[in-house]
Parts: sequence; C-alpha cells; structure tokens
Amino acid sequence: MTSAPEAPARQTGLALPRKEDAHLLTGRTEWTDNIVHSGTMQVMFLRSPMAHARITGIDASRAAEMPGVAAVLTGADFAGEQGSLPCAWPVTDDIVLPEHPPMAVDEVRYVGEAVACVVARDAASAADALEEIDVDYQPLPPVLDMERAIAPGADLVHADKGTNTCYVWPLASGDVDAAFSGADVVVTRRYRQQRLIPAAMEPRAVVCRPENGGYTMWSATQIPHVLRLMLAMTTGIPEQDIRVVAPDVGGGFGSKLQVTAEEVLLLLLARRLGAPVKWTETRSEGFQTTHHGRDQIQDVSIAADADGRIRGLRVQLLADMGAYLMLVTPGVPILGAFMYPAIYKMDAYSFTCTGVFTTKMPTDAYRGAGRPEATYAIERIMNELAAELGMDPIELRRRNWIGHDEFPYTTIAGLTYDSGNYEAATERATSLFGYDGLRAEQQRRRERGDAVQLGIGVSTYTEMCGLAPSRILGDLKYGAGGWEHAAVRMLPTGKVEVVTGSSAHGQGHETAWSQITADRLGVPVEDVRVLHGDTLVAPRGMDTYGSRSLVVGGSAVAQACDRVVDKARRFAAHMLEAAEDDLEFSGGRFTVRGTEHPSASIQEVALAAFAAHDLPDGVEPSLDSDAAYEPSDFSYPHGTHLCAVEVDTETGEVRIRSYVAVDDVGTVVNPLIVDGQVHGGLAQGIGQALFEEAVHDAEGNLVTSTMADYLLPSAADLPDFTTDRTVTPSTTNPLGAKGVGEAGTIASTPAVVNAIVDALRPYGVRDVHMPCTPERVWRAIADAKEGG
Ligand code: MCN
Repeated sequence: MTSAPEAPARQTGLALPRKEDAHLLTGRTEWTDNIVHSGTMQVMFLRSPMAHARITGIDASRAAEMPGVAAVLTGADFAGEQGSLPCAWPVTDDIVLPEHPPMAVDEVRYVGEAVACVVARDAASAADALEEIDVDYQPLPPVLDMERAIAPGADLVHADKGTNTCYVWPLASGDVDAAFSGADVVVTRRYRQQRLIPAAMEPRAVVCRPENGGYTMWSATQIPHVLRLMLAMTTGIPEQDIRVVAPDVGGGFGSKLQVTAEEVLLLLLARRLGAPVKWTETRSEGFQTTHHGRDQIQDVSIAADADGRIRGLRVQLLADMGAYLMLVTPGVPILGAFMYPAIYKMDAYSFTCTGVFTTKMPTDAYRGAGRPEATYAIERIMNELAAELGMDPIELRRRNWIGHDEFPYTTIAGLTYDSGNYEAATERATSLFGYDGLRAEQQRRRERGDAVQLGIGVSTYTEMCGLAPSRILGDLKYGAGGWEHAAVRMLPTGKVEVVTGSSAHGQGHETAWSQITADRLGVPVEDVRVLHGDTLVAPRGMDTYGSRSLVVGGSAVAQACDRVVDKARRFAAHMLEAAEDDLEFSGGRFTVRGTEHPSASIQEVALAAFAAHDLPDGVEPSLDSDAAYEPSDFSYPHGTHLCAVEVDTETGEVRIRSYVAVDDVGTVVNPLIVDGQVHGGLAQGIGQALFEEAVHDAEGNLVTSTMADYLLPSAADLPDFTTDRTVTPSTTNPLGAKGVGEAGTIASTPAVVNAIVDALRPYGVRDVHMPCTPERVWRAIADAKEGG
C-alpha cells in the first residue's frame, strides 16, 4: 500500500487511435475466408436464373460423379431438417409469413435463390460440378412492381397466401383531416427510395466444423448470439452444441444482421458430412443474394399555415419486402414510421405502411434501416414547403423545431426525446458553412445565368437509435430484447479483461470500451483487453446494430466496472482497516477521506482478491463483476448538415463543393472514431443520393450485379468533410452518449438532393429521383423547360 500517485488522465473524449487498427490495417487479421482447417470442403451454390418459376426436376447425377465431389444436394435432400429461415419481427398479428426454406424445394421466387449445392475438395471442382447440374424450371410470372402487385388480380408471389400484401401497419395521432382542411398550404410529393445493395468490404463467408460433439461456426456476421439461437431454433440442433465465432468482420452495414440460408445449410452440411465445410460468396453472388436495402415509395403531404407553422403530416408508404421475410424485414419501415415528424412540432400525423411481396431478393436492414427513408421524405418536403411559402428553408425549420428548453418532449409520433439543441447545432453549422456568403454567391450566379449553378441543401435530422429497452421493443413486436451484457475481470496482475456482448465489425469497440474501463477503474487504457464475437468467450449478448453498442453495450461495461469498484471497495476497506463509507476512489486508488492514511491501488486490491488470504466477511475471491444493462429509452442523436453543390446545367453533372456536418451525439467517448463513423456514413448517404441503384430488368434479373454497374462512391467523388459537434448529453444512459453509427447516412442523402433541387429551382425543377445521375439531372432540367 502506497501513497496516492497522480490520477491517470481521463480517457473519455480523447481521440485515441484505434487499438484494433494495427492488425486490421496491416493484413494480420483473421477473416473467415482465411480460416483453414485440414480436410475442409468447399461449398458452392447453384442459384436460380429465374425470378419466379416452378422447379419441375433436378438432375444432379453427373455432377455427383465429378472428380473431387463429395456431395450434391438439393432442397428435397434437406427436407425435414432445413426448417424455415426466421423472421424475428412480425409487426402485426395478421402478418402474412410465408415459409422460407434455406434451399428452394419446388418453387423459386428471386434470381439467386439457392436450388442446389455442391460440396467438393476444392473450389475448382465445386465450380465444375455446378455446371453439370440440370434444373428444369417452369416459368411463372415475375412480380416486380409494388403498385401492380397489390392491385386486384395481380400475379402472386406466394399463391397459397392469396395476396401480395404482407401487412398494413398504421399510426395516427391528432385530427389529420382537420389539420389539412384548416391549413393555408398543402404540399404533396412522391419520393422513391431506390433499392440499394450493401457492399461491405468483406463479402459473406462461413466455415462450419464439427468439434467436441457439437459444431463451431465462424461467420462474417454482426450477430453471433442471435445467430446461434436462430440456428438452434431453425435446425433443432441443441443450442449448447453450437458455438458461433464472428472473427474480424470487414463491415456489415446491416447486411450481416441476418440469419442466412447459407449459414443454416453449412451447419446441416457439417453435420451430414462430419467434416469442416466452407463457403465464401463472390461479389456478384453477394450483390444478388445478400439482402438489399430501402426500396420504398413514399407519398407524403404536409399542411402548414401561411407563416410556416406545420399543422399536419400524412405519409403512405409502400415497402418492398422482396420474396420472403428475413430477420427484420417487416420492421424496417416501422422504425421509420416514428421518425417522419422528426424534430418538428405539429398537431396531427398519420402514417400507413403496406408491406408488399415481389419476386426480388428480400430487403432488410441497411445502415439506418427505415430512418434514412423517413428523414429523406420529411427533409425534402420541408424544403418544398419552404419554397412554396417563399421562406428560407432554415427559417422554416426554426419556426417548427422543438426548442432546447422543451425537453423531454413527446412527439406527435409518441416518442419522448430526452434532450437536444437544434438551434445550437444549426448555428454552428451555418457559421462553419458560411451560409450567408454562399447564398449571396448563388444569387450572383443566378443573375449572371451561369451554366454552373450553386445549390445549398440543409438537413436538420434526428433519429432513434440505441435500440433498447426490451419493453418498448416488445411493444413493437420485435422478437429480441434490448439489453446488453458485459463482464469485467481484473486479473491478478492488475490488468483487465472486458467481455462484451456487442459484436464490432469495424466500429472500434475495443478502443472505446477500453477508454470507458480505464476511466471507471482508473487503470491505464493499454492495460485493458476487450474480448468479443465468440459465444464461448462472451456467452451472453444482443450484438451490434441500430447504433446501440455504445449506449447499451458501453453502458453495460460502465456498470460492470462500477460493480467491480464496489467490490474492490469492500476489499480496500478491509485492507486499509477503514470504514467503506470513509473511502474515496479516484484515479484507480482508494484513499481514506481526510487522512494521510496509506492508500491502496485497485491493482493491489485485485492481487489481494486473487490470493484470498484474508478475505473480508461475505466477499468472494477475485475482482470481477458483470452487468446486463438496458437504458430507459432510445437515444436521439441529431444534427444539422449543410451541402453545397455545383450543378452543370448543360451536362447534368453534380459536384459536391463543400459539406458541413454538425452532429450532436451526446457525450463523445472517442472523437476520432466518431469522425470516422460520420465520414463513412456520409459516403453511404451520398452514394444513395448520387450513384447507387439496384436495377432489375423486366424478367426480374438484377442488371447491376457487378461494381462496374452498381456505382459505389470512391474517395475521389467526395469532398473534404467539415465535421463538428455540439454536446447535449443523453439522460437515458450513464454515459450521456447517443449513437453515431448511422447518423451520417441518415442526414446526408436529403442534404445532397435538397442542394441539387435548390440549384435548379429557378429552372422549374421540383425534384430529381435518386440517384441523381447526370442523365437524370439533365432530363429534370429538360422536362421542366418543356413543362414550363
Ligand atoms: N461512439 C463514441 N461516442 C458516441 C457515440 C459513439 O465514441 N457518442 C463510438 C462508439 O464507441 C463506437 C462507434 O462510435 O466505437 C459507433 O458506436 P454506435 O453509434 O454505438 O454504433 P454501433 O457500435 O452499435 O455500430 C453499429 C452502427 C450501424 S447500425 C451500422 S449500419 C454501421 C455503423 O455502426 N456499420 C458499420 N458503422 C460501421 N462502421 C464500420 N466500419 N463498419 C460497419 O459495418
């Protein structure tokens, strides 16, 4: 026991470089595809070339006899064991839930659906054998257009269900009819959220090996815990016999928040063959068969008084489910339902979502999941309303947003926002952006009639994230809970192991969780090791999605640390022969308040707790604890994003000239990580605004199935982002933090399109459908000229 040294510096708020980057960025990582076990067999899938067809026969006899082939299996071979892929979010009691066999048995419903698989000693043998499988298809009509799909007499995706309507989900608050009939101005628009293809750096990959009487699956997944449970429920293999490992995962963006056909089938193949099996998708295979995002048609009307005060909002949504319901497919648009009123006060709101089956790859969560769509619609129509009223779009927002002194505030959609300061974020953003100067330049360009016009786009977003608590998720019929688990163990040497149920796949949790732990325990940040992503090592967890990990998982770490300190206090009181109440804990050291008495460091306590030679009464050896934490409500980050674009009115080319993002994510644990999250999010949101679109032909083939056809933004397409923050701590979790993982994506798409439409407003353009390609922009100008 020594006298107290200086306390270590507070780590929360420091821009520490990410601990995990040393191995992630230098090729020393273990991706699933790098995992090699002796005797591993390669699996490849034969996939449907038809969007909709009956399978009338499969002849796999030639393929089965090819050299190196261990097995060729069809859906019929898996009958009785493959179950139905799970949907964990049946949003209504009467939702239509079709069977979803991992491998098609008698009918295919999208191009790319698996109809057979080959297991071979190597990939080349498997690929050769795939060519030798003959499948007879009897074509059925593809169902590709949502509006036609729900019209009377439409061809059906699931004939046995008698309808293509999956569900109808309404939300209403206040008297919408009165709000609209009493309003001075009504603006109505139709927005299209084009279908997007998630394109994480690492494609999906699965290895499954029988071991220790059970099975270990390595999968590039966001959700090892949920996957383990769902694999057990789908296949009947006991949960305790399944271990799931998510090794380093090269991004997911929601696309790996899934229980996929391939994961189920590889487990069944490992059982059947008694050998390790492996599958890695090709990029084109991934584009076709990793779930897609967005794909909604939004009919939106907003009603306001002449002074800009919003009276009411009406939203009618068609949401393309694709051919089947995957893990959270039906819930995605429902997450958006609550976000249309955004940061604005209004008298009435009504929302209806119709989920529609089509013969396309199912949609599901993609960064922001429902919230980018809602934010796009409200932020776009706010700009149209401002134009209608002849008002500056920021002024219109100011007249309607919730004041900083009005929190907690219950919105018309029924959410209670805990905190926020929209004025402060907007003031900061406009000043960094040079809003007035840019407006003046815009005016000059307009007056000169320049070919290249300047557009200014604003988006003042909020979003609900940090998905928790369980009670609210249960009310929304979401199948899983909203808690997260953490265990904190002080080792005898005074170093710390943190076990977390969060499952990072690029978000930097090892660093942020170390910072939280260092502050709570007063230990050096480099003394903390974070363990995650393996159901054997971290047996309890709810995984990573919905920007929940910091506010739920990070708070669980904080709570477990606090419990470790509580336990340490009992040891320290015993060691220092003082009363617990007289002890102060600061900078990793227990001192006796107001005395020169010797102190004890938490590391000394950890060693004493391990040795256990002299335990205090009723205290067990070792210094560790755990926590299953859930916050009292969602978290509501917000911010103001401003985008300036130059639009060449002769070619339709759009160049982003500057972009300012001022986000309020509450208390920031690591500003470097937060900036990185915002940058990545902006790239994805800008990708939707300008470049990306999954296109199907009239037969239902995905024509954008390579990166040459499906344009992803590159660094050269993006400006230098200016990022800054305001800090309004959350009151729903002990860290005061709000999520950031999806914020950039949610905010940026409308900021960019608002800027483009703003540039072209003098030409009569009122909208450009996304992605705003040069051709679309050029046509919008041409059409407006013709119309005008
Ligand atoms: N953070 C912080 N201070 C805050 C908020 C967050 O320091 N106030 C830090 C956190 O400690 C964490 C990171 O920022 O290291 C993101 O935290 P959070 O907002 O809690 O999001 P999650 O960790 O739950 O990550 C999920 C989120 C989602 S939903 C998508 S989609 C997404 C995203 O993260 N996918 C990603 N960011 C991604 N980043 C990478 N590299 N790859 C993906 O697939």
